[in-house]
Amino acid sequence: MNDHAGTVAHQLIAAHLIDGDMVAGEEIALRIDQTLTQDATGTLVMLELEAMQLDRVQTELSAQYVDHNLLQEDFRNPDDHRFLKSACNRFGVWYSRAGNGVSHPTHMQRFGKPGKTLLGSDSHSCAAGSLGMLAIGAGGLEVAMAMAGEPFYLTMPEIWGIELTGELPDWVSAKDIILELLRRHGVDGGIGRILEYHGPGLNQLSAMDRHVIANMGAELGATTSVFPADEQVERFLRSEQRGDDFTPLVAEQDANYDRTDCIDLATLVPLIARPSSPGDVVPVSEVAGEPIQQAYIGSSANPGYRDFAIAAEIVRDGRVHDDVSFDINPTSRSLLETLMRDGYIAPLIHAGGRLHQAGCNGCIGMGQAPASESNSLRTTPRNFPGRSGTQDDRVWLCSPETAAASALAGTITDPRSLDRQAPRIPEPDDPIINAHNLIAPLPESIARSTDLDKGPNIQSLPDLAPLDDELRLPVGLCVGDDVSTDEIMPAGARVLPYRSNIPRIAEFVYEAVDPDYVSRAKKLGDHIIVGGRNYGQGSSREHAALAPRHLGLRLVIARSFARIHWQNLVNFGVLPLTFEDPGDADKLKAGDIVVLTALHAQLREGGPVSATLVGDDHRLGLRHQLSHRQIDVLITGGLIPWQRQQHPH
Ligand code: MIC
Repeated sequence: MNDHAGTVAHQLIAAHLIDGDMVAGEEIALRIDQTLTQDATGTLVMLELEAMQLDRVQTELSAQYVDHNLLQEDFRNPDDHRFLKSACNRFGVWYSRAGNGVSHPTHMQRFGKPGKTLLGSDSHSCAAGSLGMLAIGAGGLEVAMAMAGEPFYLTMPEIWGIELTGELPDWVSAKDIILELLRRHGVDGGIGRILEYHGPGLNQLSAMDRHVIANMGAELGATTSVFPADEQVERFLRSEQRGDDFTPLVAEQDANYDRTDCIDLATLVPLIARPSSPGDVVPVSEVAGEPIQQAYIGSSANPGYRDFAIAAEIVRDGRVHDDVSFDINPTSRSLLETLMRDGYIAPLIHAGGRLHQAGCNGCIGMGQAPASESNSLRTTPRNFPGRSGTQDDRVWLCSPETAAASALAGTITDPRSLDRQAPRIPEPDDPIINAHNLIAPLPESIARSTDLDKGPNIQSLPDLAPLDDELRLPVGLCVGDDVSTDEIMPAGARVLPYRSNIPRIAEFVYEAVDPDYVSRAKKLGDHIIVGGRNYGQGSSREHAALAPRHLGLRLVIARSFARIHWQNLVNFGVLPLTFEDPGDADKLKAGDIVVLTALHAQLREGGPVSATLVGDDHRLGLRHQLSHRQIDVLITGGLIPWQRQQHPH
């Protein structure tokens, strides 16, 4: 009997369990109903489907969004868009055209369904937990497997009940709730856990408010976040003219959680995450008065109608400060039309807002980079160093209320200090629904004869060698705690166009951390990276595993790993090990040689893995948390060769 039986998360997992026991820490296999891919990760997914010789996706629904690589400086990004469209035609996938909208809210509006599982090649896919779905971010290869009808393997998480009580005060909104959790628990507080929200405070949170909270569960490192499918979800689906897709899903009366936390919403104040970690959260009032150069509205972390409408109300009849760039990033074309209809775009523009196309845009450094060493206030989910496209950036994360109030003042401003009544704006009951830019899959008979349209920048996946039984490897790089995938494999307008070209994108690995890493790795060949706690936090980009693997990375030894990156390393044949004694991390330096013998047997035995440091008597005690399946995957050289071995043609 599980402690958490009866929770929403338990019910969702139980209904999709193909293999394994629902015991925290054990590997389970789940059936995936829906998949989501976006362009920056989707090109590899489609190449992987090609490598797997897939005929047609086996999911109930798969959708591909073009929302990240929207700047078209040359042929590369538009070639990727065209390739993706051809791949959607070929494999039977919905295609959301460039500029149609950010994947997560768009998926929620058009396709999200309570009770279903969703696997997405974007770490913020967990946002769909707002609808009572089990929605998980994963590396592209995992998503490709799910599209092919394979189960998704996952370490069974603990279920963490977060009870919400009380009423949100004026000027405090959903973003402040998730920032409060990040303040309490930090960027690794959610690792190995599903956050399930419950309690009377839920009633006042619309489905889109819940999206804000579920989305940034990724910043806590959580496996996912789950909300019940209740009246708010029903109201949302009805407003999207999809009332028939509603099925209630709530926790049973006597449901227990593995651990609990409680937030009295009435006690919250406007919060802000300081540069450059989503976990470094303080009250806005503590940092008020700092001059800013940018205020940024939009992204999957604040995608709702009310997020833009509130900002419009705040700046209405006002004027953005002379030193501030006020960047408005609508989440979707439908939202933009609805905001225009209801008169909320004009005040934003009139006050000085710069209106950009619907998409992820500056959130991932695709334009809108801030000026050097200046403060940028954003409603986006992440502020890892350099992610904005500016090396010495100072990005802060906050609510639209705080961003808009600060845009007027030119300094960080607590919205409660505005001399006016707080606007309260609900999500609309009748949003404009524009499905013109969502292209349905072709019938199978036509799809089969469709060719993939690959431009010259699109390269097939490199072949990867199996993992040897004996390794003698030099340490190529040592890094500290909380290294994000933005630091391992930078994004931004310069690098993103190479997402479908692994040899080329590999030239940028660890660029800002150690500009010599790439040339050193090339000289060393096979090598090790040593990391600290929460290694690889942040995005799902498998390029952060595959590109260093292409440069010869075979082993990462860290104090601990972020979930998705850990899985991505395994999928591309890089062995992730942790230190038995975390202090050992400080003993290793670049150039040291580490030897592992009888490695396959050591891994299979499941106990400590022993290694030696050449020229030193010190025995390194290492550990792994790999399942037998993952060990086989690693030994075979990664998930693609393993899959081929399982299903020989
Ligand atoms: C992000 O927010 O970091 C991204 C860009 O959406 C990534 C995906 C990517 O790197 O393409 C994510 O969150 O997984």
